[in-house]
Amino acid sequence: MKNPTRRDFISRSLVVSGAALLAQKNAWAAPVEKVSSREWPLVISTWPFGKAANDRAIEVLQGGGSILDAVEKGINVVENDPTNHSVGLHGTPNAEGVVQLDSCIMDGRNHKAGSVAALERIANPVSVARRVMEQTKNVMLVGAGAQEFALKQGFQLSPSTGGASAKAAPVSENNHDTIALVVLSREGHLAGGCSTSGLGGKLPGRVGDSPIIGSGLYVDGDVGGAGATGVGENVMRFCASFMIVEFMRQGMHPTEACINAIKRIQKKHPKGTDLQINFVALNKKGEYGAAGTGRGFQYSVASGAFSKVLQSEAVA
Ligand code: SD4
Repeated sequence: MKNPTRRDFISRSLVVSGAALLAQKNAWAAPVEKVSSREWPLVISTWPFGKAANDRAIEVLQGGGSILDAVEKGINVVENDPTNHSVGLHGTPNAEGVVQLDSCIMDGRNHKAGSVAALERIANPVSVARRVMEQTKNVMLVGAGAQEFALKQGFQLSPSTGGASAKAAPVSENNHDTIALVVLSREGHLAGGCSTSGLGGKLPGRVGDSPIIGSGLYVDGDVGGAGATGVGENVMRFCASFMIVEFMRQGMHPTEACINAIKRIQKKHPKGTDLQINFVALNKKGEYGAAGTGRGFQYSVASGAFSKVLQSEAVA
């Protein structure tokens, strides 16, 4: 990067859709806040609880840790937070009262990825996903096999969590949330990860978008990264994070890319059913943004110089 020591510099410009945007078939017509930062490293993640993860990721990088360490240790903070009921073993159980965790990690430097799904009784699924990426020739392990792999790798089996309280709850914005986090290092490298207990009351064995590369998370080291939170079924049918990265590759700002992915999904979504999907995105230039359905959602961004929670664009 040109000026890594520069103080907090955030350029915010309201860019009213002009001829170039209008020419795009799916372009969003409203003004879009285009946010960027020259203060690298940069970390973006979903929800206000992502702030603590971002701060940890920055701390890891500043302490000389690798970009993957930053992703993993950042997400671990949320996985280990007993007050968080949508990520980690304190998450909401499935319809049979069992907490099943989904997670992935992706390294933009070499396009490697690892993921685990429906993993039980292991506290840090993103750490297991990283081991899958680094220690096997595979990308994804699920269920009992994922747990067995974790134990062989030295992870501890935690006591069962969840219990009998779980009921198949109707999906609402209160019974699901995921941390998806993307890091841009000072050197311009990209990596990201995702971790969740998934939709509360989900069918046993149900896997959401979060561990699916290209759906809940996607990172291309040449372009940028994107991550999702929301109802996974509405993300994974569209490979939404992949779509957002491809939009960025075509030149869209991350915010526009998130908005355009939602607009695309909205077109094919059955009428009369609630669409709850939210995305964060960060590109190689340090531009970042987010968008969500309904009123939008809150997301977190941090660099060495700032750490804050922002409101995303809303795509009604
Ligand atoms: C899932 N996408 O399992 C996750 C849940 C989530 O906000 O992110 N909710 O479908």
